[in-house]
Amino acid sequence: MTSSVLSRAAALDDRLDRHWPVADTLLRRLYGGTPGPDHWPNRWLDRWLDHWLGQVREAVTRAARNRPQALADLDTRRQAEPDWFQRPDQLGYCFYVDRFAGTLAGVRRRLDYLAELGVTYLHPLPLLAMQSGDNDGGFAVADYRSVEPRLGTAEDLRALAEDAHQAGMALCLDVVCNHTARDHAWAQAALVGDPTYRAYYHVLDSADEVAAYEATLGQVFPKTAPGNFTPEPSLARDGGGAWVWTTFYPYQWDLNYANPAVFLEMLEVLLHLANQGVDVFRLDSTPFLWKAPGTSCRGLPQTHWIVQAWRALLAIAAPGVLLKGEAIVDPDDVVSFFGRDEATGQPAANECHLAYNNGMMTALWLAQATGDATPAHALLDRLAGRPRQAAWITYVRCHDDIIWDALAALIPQETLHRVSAFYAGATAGSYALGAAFQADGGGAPSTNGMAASLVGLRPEGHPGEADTDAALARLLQLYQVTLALDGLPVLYMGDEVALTNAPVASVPAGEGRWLHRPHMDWDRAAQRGGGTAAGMFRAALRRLIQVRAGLPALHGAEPARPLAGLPGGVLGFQRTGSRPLLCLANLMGETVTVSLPTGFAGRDVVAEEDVDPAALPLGPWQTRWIEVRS
Ligand code: OTU
Repeated sequence: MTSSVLSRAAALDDRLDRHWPVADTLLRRLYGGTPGPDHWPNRWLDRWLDHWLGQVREAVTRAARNRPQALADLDTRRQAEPDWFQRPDQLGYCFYVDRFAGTLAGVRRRLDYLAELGVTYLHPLPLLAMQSGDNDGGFAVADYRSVEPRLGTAEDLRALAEDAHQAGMALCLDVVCNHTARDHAWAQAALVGDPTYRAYYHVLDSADEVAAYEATLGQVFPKTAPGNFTPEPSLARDGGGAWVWTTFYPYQWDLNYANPAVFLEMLEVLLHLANQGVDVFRLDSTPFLWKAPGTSCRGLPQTHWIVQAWRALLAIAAPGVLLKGEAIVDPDDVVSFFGRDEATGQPAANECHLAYNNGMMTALWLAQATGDATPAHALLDRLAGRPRQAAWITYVRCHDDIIWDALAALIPQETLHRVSAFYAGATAGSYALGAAFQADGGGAPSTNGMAASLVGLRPEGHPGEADTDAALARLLQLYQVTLALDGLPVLYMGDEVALTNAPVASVPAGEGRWLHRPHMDWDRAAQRGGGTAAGMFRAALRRLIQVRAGLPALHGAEPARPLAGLPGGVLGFQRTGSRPLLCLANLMGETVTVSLPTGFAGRDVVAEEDVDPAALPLGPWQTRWIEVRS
């Protein structure tokens, strides 16, 4: 044995010592003593649990030993710099593979374009083998171990990871862990009567049981996929009925995590993909993993234990890999996905390393529509409890709708409805070109549309037209504020060139989210300089990204703190550090002058000019990053 093999083995032992007890405790709590489905002999449960935990430990140890050396080296570097994803030079980019570059091989050829923009984190949306026909943009996975043939092969995925790593980029992949496609082999086995695989899903035998659950459940797609259960007569036993749990579309079957076999299967998926070179797992629909009667089945304690156990186990097998929670829920509930200390109940960094800051994203859009920064300021206060080692994913747009109802605990319903109508272009004076999507139970309809369209950019917009300039100023503001928040900012494909909505005729009936899933416009991306809206916007954004990378105050550990005493139409917060930074954004179409307490000098680090904090003008939708100098 060489010394490097020996030291790898010693490091693995060390990680087992540290993280196995955590996983063991969580898994015993989850699966010890719970009566299993009828094919597990209860009297053997304790011995069975020990045996099963042995299998879990074996899976993790095997994956650690099989981890390719290049990835083990990356782990070592990341362990030495555990804040790597919080640094201000980090920038993500999220895209559908086919719409951005056709195939995975095409993506590899576009890495130069992304590197030039400053991208360090790639998030291609689902690309694993999918349900045939409708598949929710790939969020219905038919096989977690192969790539969708249209997009490439497993080898292409490994090659993309390698190229990304060479270019200093991390690779994030969706793990659709809450449900499989109906096409998945497990679901297909269940449909032909295999009891082992039937027990991988939640199958209810009676309409009464369905009704009892429905009484406390919300609905994600109330119009296009009403209810949470889908009749599947082939799953019926003993002449009864059969309804399978489908939180999302009828072809997305929710997995039954009360069955330990499901936990282990998904762990094996994570371990497999980690060893293909995936650095970050976006755990799709994280809140939904555990179900219990009489609850909303969102964010239950067991769901947190599952994610915490995955984290501990990945820390053994692939210690450089991160978990990203996808919970588009009330901001306080989102914070809980970073983790919590059992004993004290205080936030602790023991669950997801990353989570989407949907609250601030939504509050920012709301702030621009209403000209009122108050809710965004209140939200910043609430979000400051995040553990310092965890980071937000900050973003302006993503592939989903903007869900106004996620702010229902903070903002009056009437305001949410008004903002929703504003972005659908349905209120007087609205510049927005979005569309309303579905809402649950009388809530405000969520909003579809590309960022550029929501800020009012017309597809054929030419610079110089007043409305184009205003639209671009609003778009730049959304990004300038987002880039100054604490977290890892992720650009949504096309936003860098102010790409507008997909043609309405291309949007399938009932799935309005395709409005903001256009094909990348490479002609637009080739436009440089000030002659066109796309060129101007890209240059301005590129500049912000470059400036950001050099600002120590924008490291993501410490949270943004709201500034008090600003005019209502100005959003402002402070980032601390050796050289503190103020971010000030005028949400209105008229110039305002802000007066900050004097006693310090300021410099606008984007415009590169000294400013007087006592009388600071902000033009229409202007944002400034002011470095504080004593
Ligand atoms: C996610 O979103 C994906 O981002 C969607 O594209 C999928 O359709 C969906 O899961 C099913 O796989 O409801 O409107 O709190 O909000 O999981 C988006 C989390 C969604 C949910 C989220 C879901």
